Amino acid sequence: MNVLTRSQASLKLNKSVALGETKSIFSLSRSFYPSIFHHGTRKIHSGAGIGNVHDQMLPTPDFDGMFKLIEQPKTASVIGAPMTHGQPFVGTDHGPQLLRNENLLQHLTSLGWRVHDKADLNFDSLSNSLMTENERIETSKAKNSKVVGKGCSMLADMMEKEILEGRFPVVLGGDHSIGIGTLAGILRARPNVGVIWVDAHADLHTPETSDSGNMHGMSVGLLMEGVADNSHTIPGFEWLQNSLDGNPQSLLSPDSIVYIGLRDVDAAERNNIRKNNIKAFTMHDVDNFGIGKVMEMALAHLLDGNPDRPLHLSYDIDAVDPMLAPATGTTVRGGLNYREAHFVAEAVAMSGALTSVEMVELNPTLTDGQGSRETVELGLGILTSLMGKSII
Ligand SMILES: [Mn+2]
Repeated sequence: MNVLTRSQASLKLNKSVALGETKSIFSLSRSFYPSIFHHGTRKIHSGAGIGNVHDQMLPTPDFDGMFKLIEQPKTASVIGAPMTHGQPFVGTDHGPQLLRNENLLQHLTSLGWRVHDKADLNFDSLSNSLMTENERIETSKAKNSKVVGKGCSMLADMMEKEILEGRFPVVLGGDHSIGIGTLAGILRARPNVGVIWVDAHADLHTPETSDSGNMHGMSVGLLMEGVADNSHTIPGFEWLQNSLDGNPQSLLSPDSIVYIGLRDVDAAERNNIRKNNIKAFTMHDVDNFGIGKVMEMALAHLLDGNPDRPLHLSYDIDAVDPMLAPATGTTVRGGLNYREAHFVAEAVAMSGALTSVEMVELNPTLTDGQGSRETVELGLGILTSLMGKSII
C-alpha cells in the first residue's frame, strides 16, 4: 500500500517543489496560462497560499436530502458562458475552461451527480458579427449591449430548457453580465425562485445609473421589479419583453433576493436597496453576526413559510477577499475569508432547496500564475461545496 500520512505527503510535495516539479502538484495545465506567468517570480500573498493536500471528494452521505427539489436521477447540466463584454478586461472567457481543467465534471460525479455537459455557448461568433466600433460608442450607457444581450438570450433559453427537463444548471462564467441571462431563464421556469447573490457589489445598476456602462454591474438591476421596467429597450435585450411562450418576462421581486458580502455599493444602488427593502448582508454584517448567523437569516428570509421554494445562487468570486481570490477584475479589500466563502456554499446546499448555481468573474490574465491557480482552485472548492460536498 502506498499511503502517505498528511505530513509525509507534505514533505514529498515540498521536495518536488524544491526540484522544480511544480507541475505534479497542480492539476491545472500550466501551459494554458499566458507565457508571462511561466517565468515570473512567485508573488507572495501574505497569509494566503494554497494547501498542498488534495481533497478526496468523497460522496456526501445525505446527497438526496440536499437537493430535494431535483428529480432522480439527479443530473447537473454544466453550461459554459465565456462572456467578456460586460466589463473591460479580456480573460473572463477562460473561466469555464479553467474549471473544467480542474476536473469539475469528474468531481460532480464523485459527489453523486449525473453530469450533462452542455459545453460552452459560442459567444465568439457574436462578437464578430455584432460588434463594430460604432456600436461601442452608440451604446455607451450599456457598453457592448448587443453582444451581451444576444449572449444572455442564448443562455436564458438554455437555462429555461434545462430546468424544465428537471436538471440542475451549473453555469460557468464569464463576467457577471451573464447573470442577466441566467436569471431571466430561471424566472421563466421558476417565477417563485429565491436568489442568493454573493458579491462585493450589488450589480443593481441600470444604464441610466451606471457611470461605467459596464453591464456586469446591471445583472440584478435589469430584472428587478421597480428598478428597471424598460430593460427590453436596451439594444440587444429586446427579447426581455416576452418569454419564449409569449408571456411577459417575469421579473424578480425585491423580497426574493438576498445579498451576501457587499462592500462596494454605489449611491443609486444603495438608494434602491433601501427604498425596496432588499435584504442585504454586507461585510459589516458578516463581522457583526458571524457567517453562521448571516446564512441562517439569509435562508430564513427566502424560505420561512415557503420551505419548498427553489433557490438559485450566483457567486461572484470577487465576494472573496482579494488575498485569496486575486484573479478577478474588480477586487475590493475586506472580503469573505476562506472558510466564510465555503460556509456560504455549504449552508445553502444544506438548506436542501438549491436548484441552480453560477460561478463568475474568474480572470486568470489579471494576476500571476500562482494567484490564478489559487483563485481557480477556490472557485472549484466553492462549487463543489455548493454541489453537496461536506467535510464528514
Ligand atoms: Mn458581480
